[in-house]
Amino acid sequence: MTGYVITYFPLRGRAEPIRLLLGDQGALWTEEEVQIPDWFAGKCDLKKQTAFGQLPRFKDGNFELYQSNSILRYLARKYDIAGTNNQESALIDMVNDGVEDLRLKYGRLVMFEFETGKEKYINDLPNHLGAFEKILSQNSNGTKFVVGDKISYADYNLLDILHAHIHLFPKCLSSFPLLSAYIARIESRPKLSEYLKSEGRKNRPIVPKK
Ligand code: GTS
Repeated sequence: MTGYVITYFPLRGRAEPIRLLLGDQGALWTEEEVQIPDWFAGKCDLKKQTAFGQLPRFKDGNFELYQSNSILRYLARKYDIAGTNNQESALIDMVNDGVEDLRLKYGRLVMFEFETGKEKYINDLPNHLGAFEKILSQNSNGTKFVVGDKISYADYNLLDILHAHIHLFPKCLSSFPLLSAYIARIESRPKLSEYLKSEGRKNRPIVPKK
């Protein structure tokens, strides 16, 4: 069997950085949607077949992979966007781990403690976003990618978590000019911009609707 398949809930969620990467690299993929109520009602045999009882699942032909960050790194190596030397790869991994830390906090907020935790989250957010602004500034004064001279898998993950935050807090980047320009620059890449305008992308909520 050939072709990529993403199996996930009808959400952007943890599958979206993978979609951004594939879209920007000009790859085609098929979506296999699992309905959230079916999954939690135990109606999906798939849960038992997954490596950790969770989605997303990614298939490349007969090769099956779980863990969204491992999927990103698998594709990054395949498309040669995992760094051009060991130190660059390490920095890309570092940024991606930073995105993962923020994604975990974001997930906790939106899924479990929005009402009670929103204020503290907004107060802390500049510290998290400031870290990415600083890292960006250290690479070509923030005029290129988060690391190196070409896009890497961490750029897709960073773009996605920034999108998620802007959706929740539209002004959160107002004091981060480099990140703001970075988003516009990455979004304007022709293939990525095509994907961002696609119906599939527009119709997918970022997180489950309550
Ligand atoms: N570390 C995993 C990854 O990065 O892929 C986490 C995967 C995960 O938590 N998946 C959730 C899931 O399958 C959905 S989401 O958090 O990505 O929205 N939840 C259902 C379940 O039964 O745990």
